[in-house]
Amino acid sequence: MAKERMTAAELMARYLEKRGVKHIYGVPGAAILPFYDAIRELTAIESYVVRHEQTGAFMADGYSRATGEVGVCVATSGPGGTNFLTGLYSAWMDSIPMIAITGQQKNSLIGTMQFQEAPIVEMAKPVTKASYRLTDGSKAAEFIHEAWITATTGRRGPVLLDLPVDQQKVEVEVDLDALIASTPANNLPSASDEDIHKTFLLLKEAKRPVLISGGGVNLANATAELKALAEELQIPVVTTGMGMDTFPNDHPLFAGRMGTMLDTPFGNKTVIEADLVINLGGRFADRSTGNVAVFTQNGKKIIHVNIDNKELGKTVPATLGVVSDVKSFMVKLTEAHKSLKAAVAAAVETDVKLDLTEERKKWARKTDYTTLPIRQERALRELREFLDRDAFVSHDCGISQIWSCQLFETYEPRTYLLTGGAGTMGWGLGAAMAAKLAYPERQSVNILGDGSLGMSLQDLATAAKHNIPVIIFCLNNSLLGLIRQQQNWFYGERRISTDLNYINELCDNTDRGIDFVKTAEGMGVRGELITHYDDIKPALQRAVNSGKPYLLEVIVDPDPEKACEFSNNGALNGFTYSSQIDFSKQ
Ligand SMILES: Cc1ncc(C[n+]2csc(CCOP(=O)(O)OP(=O)(O)O)c2C)c(N)n1
Ligand SMILES: [Mg+2]
Repeated sequence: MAKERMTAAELMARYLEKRGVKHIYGVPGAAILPFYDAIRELTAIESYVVRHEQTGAFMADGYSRATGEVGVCVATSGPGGTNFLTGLYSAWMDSIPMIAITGQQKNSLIGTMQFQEAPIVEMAKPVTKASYRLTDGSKAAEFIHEAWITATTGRRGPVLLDLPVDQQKVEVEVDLDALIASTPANNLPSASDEDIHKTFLLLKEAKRPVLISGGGVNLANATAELKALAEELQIPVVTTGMGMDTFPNDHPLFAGRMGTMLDTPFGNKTVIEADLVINLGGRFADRSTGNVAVFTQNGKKIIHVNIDNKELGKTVPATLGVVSDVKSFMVKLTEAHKSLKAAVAAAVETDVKLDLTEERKKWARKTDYTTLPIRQERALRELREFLDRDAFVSHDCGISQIWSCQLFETYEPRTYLLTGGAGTMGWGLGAAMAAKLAYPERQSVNILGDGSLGMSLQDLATAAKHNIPVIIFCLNNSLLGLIRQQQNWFYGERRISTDLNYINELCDNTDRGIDFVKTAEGMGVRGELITHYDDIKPALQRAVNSGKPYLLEVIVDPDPEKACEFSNNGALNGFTYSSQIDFSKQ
């Protein structure tokens, strides 16, 4: 193709379309109108208007997590851009590639505090992989091209592009196809033969080796390779919170999850008792390892595989640190193991396969409650039983999210959407909507508490306006439950600002505070109040049948002492040994 003449804004819109971008999520304002206009006039990209820019950023992030592609959100200058910051931070903490585009004051006025001028590039820098301003519209081609490459190569992450309104209108000549064809190969670091050999030797010495699967396994689209490696080595797999959906939770080699909150007791036990762990694409976050001295006790050997060398040795010293794309590491190790055919010490006879299914069941937490108000554990169980294996579930932060991480089984990659690093309340609705837009044929549910729904409530209108048939599964205890629990446990029951209930005749007079059903209906989203276990599945069925967004407000037991249990000493050995753990008896 020959060079064509277009404005910088047109160039960016067309570049994104050529890269496969199908949607933008955001709120327009004067300073970004040239770009919006180009999207409308020149592309087939669909624009979703949200009710708060933060939700737009969460949608871009959720789209990326669900698909592995780049999500794009757009806001105007000033408050539009600053409303993106929590979204950028949430994506950055979990290495999610997305592009956030903001309008900006004219170049000549920058630095003079004119209307809606905000130093968004500087503000976003610490929470993005890169943050750029288009100071010269004639360089728009290099600008967008570099941004795309930055977001999508190496350890990926969000990139912010700030576009002064006058620079968006600058005319340039460009051959877009040639520009895209000039993309350099994404050469990821890969484990050396020596790394693989050393890994092999450590495995051979180990009596109780374990694979830890982190979020990087999803980011590298390497879940099939993980399965192949585990099956070849015949050793257990434990996931981190971010790795929840990297290994089928009903696989014979699945041992559970590790962590001080997002854990299963069997997962923690397996890791604590291991003499060798291989961390695949995780970063040893504090919520995963807990007290590092306990985690590394008894001379545990640690192999840490990460694409980013800055992660190695950052929090947990590694016996062997390997800078590698996790997928190529796993492929190489699987091949080496196959060809060497030497038995790993801990592996059972080659024809006997390890099966942890019964052991996993023995350690399962209790979920078959019948008492009312509804227990969160049973509510989540009903939900899991109802949903398809490949359904998306997105989360906010709170007891409901922690229970979900402890109890919810996942089977398919990129289905369990979680802000692992940031723990952002208000995040899940946007993520669930974006996943549903990406895969309309699959179910998409936002599991969240009432406090969290209060932080995304306005965007029920986005689901209604654009008819995005997500299910909002709100576990309402009329509390900021997780924080309330901490006040009870660690602050001598001195509670402050954690009860959200109030009695009001306009809110159903039930002392539950917001009447979410009524509120949702005010925005065009059908809602149902659920107070009995038997109502959960039929209501979910009605939600699916409706083909529309649907809210289930499930009134759950507000007693935080009966709510989620987590490691009581901040370490992985703080779990309770018992066969059917019933924390309500504590
Ligand atoms: C944006 C944001 N603000 C504050 C917090 C701190 N925080 C974590 S959990 C929580 C309470 C969540 O309440 P709710 O959504 O009702 O969930 P519950 O714990 O009651 O299940 C709070 C305030 C947070 N994670 N994110
Ligand atoms: Mg709550």
